[in-house]
Amino acid sequence: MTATGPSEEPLGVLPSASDGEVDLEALGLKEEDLRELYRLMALTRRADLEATALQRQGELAVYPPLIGQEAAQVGSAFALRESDWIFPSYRELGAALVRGVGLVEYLHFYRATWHGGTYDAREHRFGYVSVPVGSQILHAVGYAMGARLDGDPLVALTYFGDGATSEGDFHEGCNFAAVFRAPVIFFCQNNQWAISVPVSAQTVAPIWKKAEAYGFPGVCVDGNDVLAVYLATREAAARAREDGTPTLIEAVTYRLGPHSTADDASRYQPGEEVESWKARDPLVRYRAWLEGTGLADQTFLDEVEGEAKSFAAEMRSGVIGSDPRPVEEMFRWVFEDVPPHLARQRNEALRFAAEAGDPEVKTRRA
Ligand SMILES: Cc1ncc(C[n+]2csc(CCOP(=O)(O)OP(=O)(O)O)c2C)c(N)n1
Ligand SMILES: [Mg+2]
Repeated sequence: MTATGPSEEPLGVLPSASDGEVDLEALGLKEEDLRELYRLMALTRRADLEATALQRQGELAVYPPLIGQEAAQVGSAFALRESDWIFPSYRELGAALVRGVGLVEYLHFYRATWHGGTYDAREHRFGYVSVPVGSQILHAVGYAMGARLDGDPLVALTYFGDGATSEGDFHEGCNFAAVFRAPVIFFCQNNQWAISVPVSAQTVAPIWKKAEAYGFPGVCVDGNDVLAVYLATREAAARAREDGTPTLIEAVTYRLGPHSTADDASRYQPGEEVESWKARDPLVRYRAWLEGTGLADQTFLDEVEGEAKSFAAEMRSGVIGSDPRPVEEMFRWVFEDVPPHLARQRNEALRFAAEAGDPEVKTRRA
């Protein structure tokens, strides 16, 4: 089986901005914003490649690359206000970067230092890495319902994949958001694959059309076009803020890397399919557009390249130099009075760490 190629239908009905179909005035972005979008995408690309390399070198336990999905993540995260919340899955390093989450703290999840990551979710209004497929959708809906009850005009955007649309969590989340008018943006990155399962085996109806059954707008957007993604998300955020109308956005994109570093995608992704999507690389495409419109020159592109290099190098040394957390912490924070069976486990773990020759009694990777 293969994934469906780029949709035959006119993409959501929303035009592709960098192909010249969008009125830049309607977009309302200043020239520096247009360049900033490129900068964020370039930093994301570089950091993502570096994280993949860090896993290959044994510094991370696993990592799910987002290469190919930079426009979908950066364009959508950039369209939100600082006070809005993001509830990510496990593949949203790009959105984390836009939010100013420290990537070393983000990658601690993948280094197995701390579940979810060590960043402060409230400071960045960026939820913790959530691996159970679709679970973060419910977190977003619940948070948005609470905010609405508090009279707080925020919007909650949740990222999930095409595979997650087969989870009950997705359907329950959509229905709750509609009934309770929770200001949520359901942002589906349809990257054509759920590990080795193609989207054609996931759903017969287009994903964005499912919104109709719940009674709110659904749009499909070219997920490799950062401007189109930005516009679709900004409009969805305005609807949500106005009266709690949720929106389902299907961003059509492609996972150019493996599902995770534990996966060999060449066993199931057809080579021609990958090549056809590489030709639509979101970063290359946006760079060409910026150059074509005269908004970016070689000096700017070189500067970004240099910044991306040092940004990734800093991330690398931060990850490699970071200490593990004390073993004892695994047993804190849940119970005020640690129950006997956990106390037994804690003592065993501490003894094990001490016997392993760890003077500070910290976790060590093998
Ligand atoms: C509830 C649950 N079932 C199964 C898994 C194993 N799993 C991890 S990712 C994944 C595929 C998800 O695909 P998709 O939603 O398209 O997101 P993508 O990985 O493509 O970003 C599966 C089945 C899981 N983590 N959680
Ligand atoms: Mg997918």
